[in-house]
Amino acid sequence: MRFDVVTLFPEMFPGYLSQSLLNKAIEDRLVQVVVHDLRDWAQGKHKSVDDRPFGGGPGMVIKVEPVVEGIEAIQPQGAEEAHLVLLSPQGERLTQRVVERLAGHKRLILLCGRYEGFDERVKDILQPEEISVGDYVLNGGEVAAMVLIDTVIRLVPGVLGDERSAEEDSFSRSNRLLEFAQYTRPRDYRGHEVPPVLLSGNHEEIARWRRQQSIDKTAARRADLLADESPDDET
Ligand code: JAH
Repeated sequence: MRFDVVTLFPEMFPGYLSQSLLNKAIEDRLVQVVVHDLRDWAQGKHKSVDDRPFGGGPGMVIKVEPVVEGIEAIQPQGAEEAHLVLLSPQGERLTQRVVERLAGHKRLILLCGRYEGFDERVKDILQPEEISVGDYVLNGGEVAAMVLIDTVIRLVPGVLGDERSAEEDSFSRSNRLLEFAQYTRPRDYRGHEVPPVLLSGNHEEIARWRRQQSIDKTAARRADLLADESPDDET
């Protein structure tokens, strides 16, 4: 799967891309991330990508020409036609279902805004799918683009390795429950003991206990997930 990221802050990405899981996926050529500097398509002596809003008001707006011309230049750089995503607080909320749908594309272009947003004609002309990672305002779309990449690559076959499948994750297609509590050594830390069932060696009983833990935790914290009509957990 290929991601093309279009941003005014390309230097935000190398640190993120070097984390182990993603870096390995890139080395294994399962995932490709190409970061593009929007300023490469800026015009004029001053290479400006933003300008004051018509009608007045605070802040700056990203100009239409560099965005449209940048996307037009990037689109033919890949073997596959890309689905265009604009990260914006006005977009559809990114849920695991949306992640599953986006993971169905072979290539995504992620357009990251800054300032007061894009000239509206960017949306009229390019008709991107607008996605929001949550109901809060970020300083720009870059962190949201990283969230999107992070969630989507977990669904790319081979990225997680054999020992763990994304199907088992909370919010996945086959498990809409929260994770059960996990413990490791020591068995007793300052009087806080590991539940004895986990030390029993009875795997059927352990599975039952964990399942009940997940249900109880979900009911207490996220009853909205239980109300969700969807294929139920089979574990
Ligand atoms: C903020 C441009 N919830 C996601 C999200 C995405 C983008 C932005 N904020 C929140 C944003 C300022 C400028 C984009």
